[in-house]
Amino acid sequence: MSNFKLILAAALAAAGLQASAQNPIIRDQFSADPTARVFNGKLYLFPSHDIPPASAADYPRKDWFCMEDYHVFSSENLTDWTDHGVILNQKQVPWGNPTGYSMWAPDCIEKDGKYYFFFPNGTKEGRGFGIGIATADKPEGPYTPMEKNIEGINGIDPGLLQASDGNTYLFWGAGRCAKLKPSLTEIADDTPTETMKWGDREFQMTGVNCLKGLPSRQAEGPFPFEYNGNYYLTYPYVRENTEVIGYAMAKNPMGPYEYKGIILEEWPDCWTIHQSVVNYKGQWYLFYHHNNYSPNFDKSRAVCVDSLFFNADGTIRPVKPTLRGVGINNATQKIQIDRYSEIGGSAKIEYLYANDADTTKRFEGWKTIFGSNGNVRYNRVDFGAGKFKKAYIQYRSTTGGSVTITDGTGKPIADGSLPQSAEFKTATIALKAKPKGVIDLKITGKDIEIDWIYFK
Ligand code: FUB
Repeated sequence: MSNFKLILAAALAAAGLQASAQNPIIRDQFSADPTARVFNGKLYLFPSHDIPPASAADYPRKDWFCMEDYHVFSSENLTDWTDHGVILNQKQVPWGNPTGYSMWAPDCIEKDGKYYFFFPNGTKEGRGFGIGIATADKPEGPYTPMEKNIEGINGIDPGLLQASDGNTYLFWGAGRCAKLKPSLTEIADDTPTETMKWGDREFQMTGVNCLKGLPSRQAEGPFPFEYNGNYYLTYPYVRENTEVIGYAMAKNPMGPYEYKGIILEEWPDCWTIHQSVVNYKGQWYLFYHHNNYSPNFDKSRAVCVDSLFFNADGTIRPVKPTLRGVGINNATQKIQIDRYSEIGGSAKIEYLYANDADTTKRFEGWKTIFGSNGNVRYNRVDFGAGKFKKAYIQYRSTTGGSVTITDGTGKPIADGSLPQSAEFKTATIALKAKPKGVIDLKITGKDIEIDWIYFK
């Protein structure tokens, strides 16, 4: 390796480069509430960060969200993700509770070359949530938190709209909205307040309720955006038992908004869902989270992304959540076929390690169990100029089994018998053909379990 390559490799390792063309896209930590933003031609992801409560010695609520800091991630191809590390910890926030573990859903926008990271946090006085701002000269930080949280705002989940009318609007909580002053650090002087009632208690709420009269039971996580002369307000709310992502449209940033339908259906086993919508290189995407790595505890979540499409009238088509995700998989990188595009026959997916109590093992992921005659299709694998000679298959088989790999049209690429092995091991099979460019793969198996495949 040349010196340059060595330095580059070291720099990438330090920044935390992970390849993940599939869902979930963050694979070494729990992540939730993803806000995706495009800055300087790159996609930046500002999620929140779930840590298992057991790892926070001073946190008494073992069944609740436990969130002490934020990371920022970036990608240029939605396959290779760089973790730029922690950008803000609860102990750095002058107005926040240093042991509140309530660094919930954030957002980040750019104005005049400066990055404004908006985040909710429990206040020092312990009276609910405030929303604060940390600023930086670059999207990846370092970020400096401001001394005080935004005056007049109590609540969670800031979502920012930089509207074509030249103003920036802050949405938060259950769909409330206020215009910000040009400094972005204060709400406009003419922001209305509303008198609300909680039982016998009356209190004042700042801003306009943009979801008034719309389906919005237990709504949170408002994420606004503008497209083609329409304003969109996307938000999770409880339709039956857990959250769905719904959306409403308006001709003005602060409404009135008209409810248009559901973008993403609920998960039965994860109460929250939380979203952002972004256009990157001409394609629209929905970022969201699910408890992929933690089926038994839905406060340990993982960020996913899928493509989103509009109808001609500006309404949004429901998004089909996939395991496959949106990235192109380089044939030289492990293809985790359990993140399939399609599955058939007797094939099924299970955790690689069934031990859910051991959180370090969860990130090992999943395996495909083929049974007597199963198959999976895995779309978009890049074979480049087509110089590949061998397939490497990480498998296990208690009896010995077989595998056949074809392209998406059924053209043979490789096949072979795999000897009995009680432990996972890597088998090598010579290719019968040399696929080129980006193609789909179909893998058919008999009496084997496969963790991953790659080509050399
Ligand atoms: O992540 C903590 C909270 O759960 C968020 O702030 C909500 O939107 C929900 O996802």
